Amino acid sequence: MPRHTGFLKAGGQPVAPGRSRTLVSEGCDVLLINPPYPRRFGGGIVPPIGLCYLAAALRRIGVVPQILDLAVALPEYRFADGEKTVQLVRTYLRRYRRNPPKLIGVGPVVTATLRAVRQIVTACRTEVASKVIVGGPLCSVPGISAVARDYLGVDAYVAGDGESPISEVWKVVASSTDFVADIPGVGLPGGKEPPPHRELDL
Ligand code: B12
Repeated sequence: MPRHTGFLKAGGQPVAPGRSRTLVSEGCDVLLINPPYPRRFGGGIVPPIGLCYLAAALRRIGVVPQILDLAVALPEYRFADGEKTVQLVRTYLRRYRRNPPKLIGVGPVVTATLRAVRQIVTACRTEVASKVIVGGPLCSVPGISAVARDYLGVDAYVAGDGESPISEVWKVVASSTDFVADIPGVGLPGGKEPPPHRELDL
């Protein structure tokens, strides 16, 4: 098993060190970004299972996903490392300039990743015109709609399980420039907060 470099192929298989440039030049439809977080004492870094689930769901409908794992890229992350986070995302996205992903998903949003998620979203906005959505446990908490609008500045958020919602969001993004979302589990910034989506077939 190659060492986990921070770049995961869809399904979670790590990309061997030195091969990430090759993978990046291939581009992707949907880029999923795992935010860095300050590890608890004795805590570890493991592949982002939730994002791997999303990648698998997207692959099922013929979409090419890619995961950028910033928790691995910044294993000793502290809240003061915001600038490093921003630079990593901007450097990564610059390689996509000619063929940017249509959709970027950032998360999981938990209290400990909220600030990094904001920095990542800002970095994405600077480099590409892709739609940016977030998801994860904190997106089911009341008040997230205002946070999504006033703090994160995203196009939408997903409350609850993300597999079907992100697949439906992809279909909208791929087929039109309007970002309407009458999709279960998907909330628009400043709009009504949806009940968390639950996948029935897991
Ligand atoms: C296993 C686990 C871990 C593992 C593995 C996490 C991983 N990399 O996958 C480890 C030990 C590494 C870990 C670390 C941390 N964890 Co943790 N973890 C869990 C636990 C027990 C299960 C998470 C899980 O694997 N769920 C299964 C997967 C499939 O679901 P999921 O990750 O939630 O993803 C789904 C949806 O949330 C959504 N989704 C997630 N991300 C995104 C992104 C987008 C764009 C979209 C559209 C959807 C989406 O779609 C996914 C598929 O349905 C939860 C508690 C729980 N029951 O949820 C706590 C929990 C999420 N962790 C928590 C915390 C605090 C942390 C740490 C900050 C701790 C630390 N300081 O080290 C870090 C943060 C890491 C991170 N980036 O999330 C808290 C968050 C609480 C909060 N206040 O927000 C929880 C809720 C536990 C708790 N009650 O305290 N964690």
